[in-house]
Amino acid sequence: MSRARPNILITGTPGTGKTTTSEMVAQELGFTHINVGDWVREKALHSGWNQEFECFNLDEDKVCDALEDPLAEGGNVVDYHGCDFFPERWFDLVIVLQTNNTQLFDRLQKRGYSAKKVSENVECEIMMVVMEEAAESYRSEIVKPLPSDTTDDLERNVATIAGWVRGMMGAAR
Ligand code: DAT
Repeated sequence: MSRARPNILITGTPGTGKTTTSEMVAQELGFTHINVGDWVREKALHSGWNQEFECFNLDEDKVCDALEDPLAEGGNVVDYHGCDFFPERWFDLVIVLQTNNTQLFDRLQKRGYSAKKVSENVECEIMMVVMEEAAESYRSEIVKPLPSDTTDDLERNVATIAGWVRGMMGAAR
């Protein structure tokens, strides 16, 4: 590892708990949480609103340019529902959060998503789209799926991820 502190990517279908988990992991480790979706909106790293998919059209080059310096430093928890356009070298650990259909459906409905957007995302989770994307984009040794159905899962995942990261930092010394 060329960085003093690793970078972690926490990915998964919207609603699986990326932001909640990332915040807690960052807090636990003293890392920086980067919510890519927020950056896209706040820093206009997009090419306009996509009416059909009800989201911004991501400008992947702009996103990667914005992330390059902080990621070179290390010590980041990056949170995004896609993962195939980031340079592979950025991440030392890639977590894929997974949630069962009923829980995910409820969470997305509570978020106020349209019926279409809820079902598209639940389908995406059933088809394991993000898991496959991660498996195709990163070395299998660093890609770790974790269940994120309950608050017990959440707490266990934070402890597990923090343990893995501490292990990496210990091994790098
Ligand atoms: P994401 O960032 O993947 O879209 P989130 O962190 O915003 O997801 O979480 C969506 C909602 O679900 C939010 O109200 C918190 C809740 N949640 C997240 N992870 C959970 C878990 N493991 N158990 C129960 N609720 C969870």
